Amino acid sequence: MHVIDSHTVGEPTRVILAGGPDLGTGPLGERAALLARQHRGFLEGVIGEPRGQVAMVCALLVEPVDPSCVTGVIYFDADAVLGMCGHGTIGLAVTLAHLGRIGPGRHRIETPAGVVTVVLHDAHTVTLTNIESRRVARDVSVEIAGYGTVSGHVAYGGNWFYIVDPSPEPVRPDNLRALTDLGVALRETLNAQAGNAQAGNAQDGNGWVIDHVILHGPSDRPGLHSRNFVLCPDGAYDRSPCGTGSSARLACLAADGLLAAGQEIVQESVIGSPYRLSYQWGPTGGVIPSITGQAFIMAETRLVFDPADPFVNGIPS
Ligand code: PYC
Repeated sequence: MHVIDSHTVGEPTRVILAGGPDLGTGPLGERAALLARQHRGFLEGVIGEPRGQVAMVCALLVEPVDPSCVTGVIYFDADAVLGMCGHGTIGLAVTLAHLGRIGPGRHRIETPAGVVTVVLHDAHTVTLTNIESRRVARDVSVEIAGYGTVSGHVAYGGNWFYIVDPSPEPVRPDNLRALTDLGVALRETLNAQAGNAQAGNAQDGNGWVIDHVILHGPSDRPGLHSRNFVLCPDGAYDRSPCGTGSSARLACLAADGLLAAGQEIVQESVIGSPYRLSYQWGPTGGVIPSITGQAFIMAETRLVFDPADPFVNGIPS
């Protein structure tokens, strides 16, 4: 299996160029659901230990339905198949450029959440224009032991986010354990709370089950908007400011009148890595986010799956 590994401002992406399971030619949402349902061994073998690494997201290249797209892609982390992935799309664009498949300029990419566009500025710098993103619930409160009432917004940016600002835990790189525990408690409580976990297919933007939690705190660098901590489905934290999470955040800032269309802000991740963010209003009342970040190729390799290997499908978690 031919893969290329990159990182986008610190967050790793593994692009699978060939050798994935046959998922047919249906809509990407259906192919993503099939991958999640029937190919657990493949997912765990590629991304889990000992082949994968913590926080990695894989990008499985597939034929697009829309012929104007340079490729279709289905993203997954160690726990879930994702509707979209912002850092993964920036990493994918840089990977396609490294392979000579795209040059500078604008390109369309099909994902289960919809078609997104990338503008490749140079070998490392990409602006992603994401699908229309929106806030779906304001000031949703949950009781968390040790914290009392925590309030946040539910928003969609290609994945489902619960966004807390300000975070009751300091958003600092020396506080990752407490931030992770709080994020997990918030996600579990919200999804268990009667009436909050809505039935429906989360990937089409209808109905929600929280898969990511974002905690915001102040940045100590001048000119930056804020620092975020993003908990991903697999329990790892995003080393980047999270592209789909930044999209959901932009939707909340826009809905509250806290950021004007076209105005640019810089969002940093908990490790201090930046994205430049802005939005335009979308056709159905949400926002069309723009996310600019940088990715770097780290490895180009072939994964070997030896049937005699007791951990051929990864180490069970
Ligand atoms: O950048 O959208 C993102 C993302 C999702 C999970 C990890 N990164």
